[in-house]
Amino acid sequence: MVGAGFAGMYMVHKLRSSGYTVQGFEAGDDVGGTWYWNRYPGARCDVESMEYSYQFDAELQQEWTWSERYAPQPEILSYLNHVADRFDLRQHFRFETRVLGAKYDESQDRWHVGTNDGQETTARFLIMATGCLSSTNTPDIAGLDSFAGDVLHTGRWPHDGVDLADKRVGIIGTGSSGVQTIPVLAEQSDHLTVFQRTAQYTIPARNRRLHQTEVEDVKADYPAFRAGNNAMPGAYGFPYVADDRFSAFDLTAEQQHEELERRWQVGGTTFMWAFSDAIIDPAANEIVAEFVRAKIGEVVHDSETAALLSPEHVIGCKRIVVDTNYFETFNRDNVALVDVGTTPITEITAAGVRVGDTVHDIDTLVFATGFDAMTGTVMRMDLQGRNGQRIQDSWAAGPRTYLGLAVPDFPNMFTISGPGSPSVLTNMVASIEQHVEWIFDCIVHMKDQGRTSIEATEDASDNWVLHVNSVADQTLFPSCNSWYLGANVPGKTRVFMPLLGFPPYVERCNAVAAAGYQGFKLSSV
Ligand code: NA7
Repeated sequence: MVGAGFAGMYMVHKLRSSGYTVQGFEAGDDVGGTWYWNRYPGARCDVESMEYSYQFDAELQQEWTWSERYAPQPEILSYLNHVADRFDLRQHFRFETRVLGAKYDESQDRWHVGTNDGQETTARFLIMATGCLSSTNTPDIAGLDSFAGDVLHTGRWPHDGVDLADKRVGIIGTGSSGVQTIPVLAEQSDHLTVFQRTAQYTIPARNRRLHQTEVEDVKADYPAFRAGNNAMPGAYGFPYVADDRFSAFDLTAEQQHEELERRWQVGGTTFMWAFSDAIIDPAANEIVAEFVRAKIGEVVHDSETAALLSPEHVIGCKRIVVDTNYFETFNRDNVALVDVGTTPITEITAAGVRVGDTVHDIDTLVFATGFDAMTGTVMRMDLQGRNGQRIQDSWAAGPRTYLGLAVPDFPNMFTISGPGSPSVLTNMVASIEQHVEWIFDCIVHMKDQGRTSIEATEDASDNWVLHVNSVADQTLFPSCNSWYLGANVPGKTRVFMPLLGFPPYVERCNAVAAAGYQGFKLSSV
């Protein structure tokens, strides 16, 4: 079992509670996964805290109390530490231990797992709980090694924090991490230069402290709240559901504006649900996009800066971002915006970042340049399946999975929230729990049936990849350079990786299991 984030912790708990032997490996020195690494100032979840937590244990969800609408990173990490203590999970992990690779032995139906401490561990099953956003992406910019100051990445922020007072800070990247940290860095530093390649649509989070009564209301019937969320396309946002959603074109211009304004005031990613066709019909999408551009124009004083901050692409095709004071930050005297979309960064010098003929002097350079998402961590391992098949060859044309859970030629290996599953398009915790429980049931089934190997068939996997893409092709999601498509990493094959729609996916997984693991080959040595 690789990884001690939300997925690995629950998987270990589930297996251990039923008496299975599990060895977990974790590169970090404690639990937390994403929330262990991403400690940059301003890091916060964009799914509401009452939703973004485990639902497998009724007492656990009753005893923990979230303080804010959107939980900040330190609070989520405290929660995961609480869970680790409560279920005594740390004893099942080897921390500061990185899995370098694993090889499948067909004669025994076992994996041989190699770790960076030189040890080898054998196991019947290999479970990848490696997260979707765990391998950081740092662009290969000429001269980076020559930079005289500190270089940081939001996804590997120092645990002791960084003192930026009196520092001229430069930040590259305006995705979710950049948008969250820019307002805080602007406050903490002497001067902040933001290098923006693509402007970002971001929606106010309207974060606030949770009222005791709203927490109590949810806790009074948490199962109903969970069921409501699990029936949503992304397994979140139940309180903001509107089953009266209309096509933009069933509304007058005034009604469209009212609905957008109402959702803008609510804040958060559910803004995109204003119209049923917002992410399907380019004309409906443009109405939403234009509304946000107008908001940017209202907030940002300098018209040139406002224009640069106004995105042109389809809204929502890159993951929508939620913010606190993002656009307002560009009204500050100590913040400068540099467009590196039209004139790219040419090099990094000892003194700073060169864009065209200008070197922007900085003391600390922050990369908020994201991740080699969804496949990066697995692809960086030396994984060899049946007949020595390497994962890098298997996934050369894009990740090939069945249900996002299993890979042909890699028997007895499971990927929790793997590519081809809803994962990043959902509340990750809900998706993770569903995967963990499916994998657990599968392992129990194999034991009961005396089977020692399970493998996704080639046909089932090929059809699954076609299915994932055909669902995405009915929407505007594939229309821009997002990490959903791998477009943020130079040279990465472009293919839409997550599956849209949680409830039909869950139904499909359940049907596959009920039909005796349809699409899988089960065998015994
Ligand atoms: P993202 O969303 O991948 O954002 C990365 C940002 O870095 C984005 O603005 C990129 O611009 C920019 N980038 C990447 N490479 C470069 C280079 N070479 N030059 C300039 N700018 C660059 O990562 P995040 O960490 O913000 O968020 C990831 C997810 O975590 C997020 O969606 C949430 O789910 C949580 P681009 O848009 O590619 O032009």
